[in-house]
Amino acid sequence: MEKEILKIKEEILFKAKKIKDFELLRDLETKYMGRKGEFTKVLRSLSGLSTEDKKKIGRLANTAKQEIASAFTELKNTLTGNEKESDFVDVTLPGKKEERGHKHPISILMGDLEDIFTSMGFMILDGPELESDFFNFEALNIPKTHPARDMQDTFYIDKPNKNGELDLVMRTHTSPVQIRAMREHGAPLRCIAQGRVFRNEAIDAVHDTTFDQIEGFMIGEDISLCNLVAVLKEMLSRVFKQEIKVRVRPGYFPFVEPGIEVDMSCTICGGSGCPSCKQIGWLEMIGAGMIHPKVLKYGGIDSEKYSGFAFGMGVTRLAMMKYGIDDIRLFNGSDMRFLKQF
Ligand code: FA5
Repeated sequence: MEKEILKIKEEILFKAKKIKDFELLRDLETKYMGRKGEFTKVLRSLSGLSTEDKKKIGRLANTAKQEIASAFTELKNTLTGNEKESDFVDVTLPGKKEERGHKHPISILMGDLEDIFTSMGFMILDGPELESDFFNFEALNIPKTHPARDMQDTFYIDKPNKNGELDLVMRTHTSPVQIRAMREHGAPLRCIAQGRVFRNEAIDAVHDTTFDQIEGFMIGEDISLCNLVAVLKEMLSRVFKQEIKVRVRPGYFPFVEPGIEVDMSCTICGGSGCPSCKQIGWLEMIGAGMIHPKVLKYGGIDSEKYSGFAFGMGVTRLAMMKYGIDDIRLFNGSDMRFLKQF
């Protein structure tokens, strides 16, 4: 019986596929599958079987019947040029709403910063993330043997140059753009450069290995620390749309003299102390100072005539303070629940 069912199924499918005329196909269907059709007869004869055989062979017969039915539907559709139901497009249905992406919070903040600085006459520059040892360290007055190299441990690219030295690094800060800009544009100069920087760093709530910085520098005659503090205060009050408490303390960076660190009152805890500000109520936000004469020299600028300030701010930390985010890891974590809030 099983063989008979399979044989008749193959016979029907074989004949059906050869037919190129709709009416003939319908005739074939009636011949086999109609009330008195040959396949229907075989199905009817199952009633005489034992219960166990009925179960087993019945299942096979049903599958065969379904296969034949869908083959007939498909062939009929092909012959009449009808589309399959799944291909049918109902143009009257309302369209599917496409989910649109939006800018990352860091990009939003960077856009705001660009607006603020361009309104103060700063031009926007860019620099490579893969930097030479020369621009990242050497020209910023950090010679190879200088202990200041330890302040910014980085990722060296494992491809030695002709002298066997590893001279390509993932930039540890945006400061190399200072030298590139001085060499290209000379003085006077007023620029910002934003972008990603990389450090071999122990990660915690305020330290990441990949984060964003903005570099700002102004070179001209008679530029002083007063200009620097005024620009920074203006920038912070425009980012936060309110007066922001900052404190300035001495800081050491080999590429400035004197050097300062600018801390901001922690907006997460309001200054009372929390893990984001390491319980001190202040968060280190900006490194800055007057550009070292040696750096001006590396940039090809006459340090007798010109002076300048420079600062480097952690944009990721600024975003933490602006949006009240207590963990820096969220920015690079790709968690949609976080990102969709902006
Ligand atoms: C520098 O990177 C200097 N290039 C800044 C500078 C520029 C000084 C020009 C003088 C003149 P520092 O390592 O302190 O300095 O980093 C600057 C800012 O980047 C910090 O104040 C902080 O806001 C942010 N930052 C530093 N390390 C991290 C980190 N691991 N994760 C997130 N933000 C960081």
